[in-house]
Amino acid sequence: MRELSVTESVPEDVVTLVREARQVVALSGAGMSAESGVPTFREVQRGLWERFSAEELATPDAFEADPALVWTWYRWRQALIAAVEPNPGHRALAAWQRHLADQGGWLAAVTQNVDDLHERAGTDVLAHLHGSITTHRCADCQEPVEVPDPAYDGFTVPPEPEQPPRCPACQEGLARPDVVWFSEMLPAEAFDAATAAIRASDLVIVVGTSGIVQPAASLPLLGLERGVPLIEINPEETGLTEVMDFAIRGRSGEVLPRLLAAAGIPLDRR
Ligand code: BV8
Ligand code: ZN
Repeated sequence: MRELSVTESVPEDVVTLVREARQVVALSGAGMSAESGVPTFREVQRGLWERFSAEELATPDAFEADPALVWTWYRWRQALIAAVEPNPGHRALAAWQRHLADQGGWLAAVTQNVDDLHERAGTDVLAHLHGSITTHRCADCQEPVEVPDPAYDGFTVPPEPEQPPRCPACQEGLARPDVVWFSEMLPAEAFDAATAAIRASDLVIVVGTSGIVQPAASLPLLGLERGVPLIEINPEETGLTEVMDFAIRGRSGEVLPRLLAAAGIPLDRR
């Protein structure tokens, strides 16, 4: 594995890999949205939630124990995501996806993020492995629940928690976000699509993930088994660094545009 800093010019062999790839999988994590102002999972929670880690709040038990606290956390995060914009990293992936489509290839975006910043940058996302924060369902009957946009600005932490709405279908259950909580199974369709894409890929880019949360963190290993080149983009070492061919130490909003430019891939034609 070769570790490269963002200040260095992108080495020729990495540029060649990016230029010549035709079936690319980009696996993204919270770091992809950090430069947009979306806190990563490593960051401490604030206000109502300062006593909890994200891993503690993102569980069925936490929702069972205090539905209003967990519900408000998700509504506040949803408002924050709505208030921020995709960053140059998101837009670079969208440009790369368009470029490869024109070349008869493809870029499959597979994300652990529950935000919609990839889509808002113009990327067609193959799989939201951990669901989406913008849609909701009943915690009991699983029926979809329409919920109005949150009344928060996304920056001010709500002073007190709000109760989740009751499900209009079964009149019993409470609405919950369509995300995958810890100890819950991933959506099979999304996970299967991700594994199929990696099996068919000729390059895997792993962007902004600590490589801790399973089974998402095992996906790049499928590429390793098949000898697919693996490139990590992250300012820090991760749980996946040791299996990477290249680790570019830098922020995805800076590294991705530079990588594409070095490979002669047009960034923004819109
Ligand atoms: C399951 C949705 C079956 C909700 C999320 C095997 C071994 C050990 C444990 C397990 C195992 N198998 C299962 C488990 C349990 C668990 C797990 O993995 N626990 C971890 C903590 C050890 N997995 C599960 O529960 C999964 N379900 O396996 O079901 C089962 C059931 C019962 C028992 C066994 C099996 C479900 C996991 C999904 C949980 N839901 N999100 C929500 O968002 O609220 S996970 C959530 O956290 C995110 O979606 C994301 O996936 C994860 C955070 O990880 P990252 O995205 O990597 O982000 P992180 O903050 O950690 O790091 C940020 C990175 O970005 C850093 O590296 C940083 O350096 C970098 N960075 C920062 N700035 C930038 C940057 N990079 C680039 N540019 C920058 N500017
Ligand atoms: Zn219901």
